[in-house]
Amino acid sequence: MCKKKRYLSTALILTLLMTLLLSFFACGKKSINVAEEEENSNLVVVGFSQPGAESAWRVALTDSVKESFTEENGYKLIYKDGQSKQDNQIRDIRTFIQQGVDYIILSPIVETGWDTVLSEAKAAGIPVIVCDRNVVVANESLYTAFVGSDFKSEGESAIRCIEDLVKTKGEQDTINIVHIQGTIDSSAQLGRSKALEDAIESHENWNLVYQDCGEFTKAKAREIMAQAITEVGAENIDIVYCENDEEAFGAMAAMNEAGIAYGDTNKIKVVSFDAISSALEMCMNGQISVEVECNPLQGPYIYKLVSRLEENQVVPKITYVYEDYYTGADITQDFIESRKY
Ligand code: GYE
Repeated sequence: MCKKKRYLSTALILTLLMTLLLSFFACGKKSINVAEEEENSNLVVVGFSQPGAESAWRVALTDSVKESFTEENGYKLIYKDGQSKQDNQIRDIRTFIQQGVDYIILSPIVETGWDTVLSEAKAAGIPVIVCDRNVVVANESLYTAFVGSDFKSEGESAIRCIEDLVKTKGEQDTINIVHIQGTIDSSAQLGRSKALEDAIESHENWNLVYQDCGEFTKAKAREIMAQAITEVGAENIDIVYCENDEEAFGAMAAMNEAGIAYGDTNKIKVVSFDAISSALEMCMNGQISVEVECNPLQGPYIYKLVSRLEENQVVPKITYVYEDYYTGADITQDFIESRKY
């Protein structure tokens, strides 16, 4: 009896011990979860709305922003791809507002149509950093700052290079230009197109022979160039002004298919924007005659602004990123390899 009693009490002690141990581990786990949650709640939450992923350039921009706003740096980035539709971007921004993010980064597909949603962000007290392309809004206080390119000045760099390319021609020689535009009403299209349109007006012998929108994509530009060749005739084309590298690739594909020569040593010259590595390679090889750089490495610039805002400092309304332009003679293999995009 007594023995049994002792057994019983040993079993009881063992059960007690097990319960204690289990609750210790359970408590331990719980406190780890709380610590994780607390750590997450210390992260600054940033929503990033991109218009799409139409080009290698844009993928480089996405990567640059993701690399800057990491958890190690104290940020949680929520990325949304608008699938090339402004309505999707507006919906994504509204979702960010509902989620109560701390900041919104917006790369707007077109310039107009943002007033309502940006007013909603402002009412919710969420600062908006516009990047890459700009917005045109009735009240500039609807966004905190812009980081991106000066597209008109990019276009003007291209024009100076074209003047150089055709300088051996006489004033009487007509310079016939095919113009493949980017997404209509995007800042990148507006600035680059404006520079060309101004130049056509101010150069009497520059002549626009074909113009259409390539949507910043290779496929669309390829169709447009094929059509231009059919309608205008390759012999009547001197310059193919493509508003990004994807379009230049498409235009060159169409010329390859039609057996038309182009490049530094031929009559038809291709001019392009972005200067992604594969395009710089073609510029070095003489297939593309001018590459105007558009810098997608904007993450560190935006990061700096947001860090300053976190410290309640005033930030500049406009920050233009550094950009250059190149012809084949400026480019070496080492230079291409040193670049991040
Ligand atoms: O040139 C192009 C892209 O907005 C600067 O958009 C950007 C342009 C870039 O998809 O490749």
